[in-house]
Amino acid sequence: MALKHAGIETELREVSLKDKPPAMLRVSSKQTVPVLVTPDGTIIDESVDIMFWALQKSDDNEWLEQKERSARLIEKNDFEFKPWLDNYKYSIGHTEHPKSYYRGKASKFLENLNHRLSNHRYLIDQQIRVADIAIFPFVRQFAFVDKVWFDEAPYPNLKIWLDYWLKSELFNSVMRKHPIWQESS
Ligand SMILES: N[C@@H](CCC(=O)N[C@@H](CS)C(=O)NCC(=O)O)C(=O)O
Repeated sequence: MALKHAGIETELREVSLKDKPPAMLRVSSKQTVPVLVTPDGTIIDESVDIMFWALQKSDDNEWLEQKERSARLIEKNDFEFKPWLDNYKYSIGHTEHPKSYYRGKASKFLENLNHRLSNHRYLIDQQIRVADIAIFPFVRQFAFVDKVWFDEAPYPNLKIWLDYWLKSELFNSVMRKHPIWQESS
């Protein structure tokens, strides 16, 4: 979304994580997606760094304003919310705690987001900032684990915000399925 928003043309190579192509293994020791190879050959293998790189090139709508505040919230998302989300999402097979336990833990962050959104339209202030697009995909994941539960959860502002992103032209223009890239293609 950040690359598209910044108008940066990219060659997109869809990979199967079960069968990573040698071209990916050659450039990325970390072997996770996404990984971006910039025109000067720099490898960026953290999605948030790709976002910052793209927006530093072009940021007409000032998504990088309030950068420190965005970065702090993204950190909370990545290190506090995301682990609980993963447990909630993949709890089938976890016998340690019921699904509702992980959902309860993850919900603390959602309460924080919902509260923020009662003060302003977006997560940081009245404008879209990088935190909004960094965090939206994870809230989306959470919502769709159990959509019936989420639809009844007491997060009215968060639901409006999520719905805005789900319907956005930007999200829908990048969320397309692509065939797996082949070395020979
Ligand atoms: N913090 C990293 C996480 C990257 C990550 O873990 N990506 C997963 C897919 S969502 C992955 O590539 N896993 C490697 C694998 O499954 O082999 C980022 O945001 O770029």
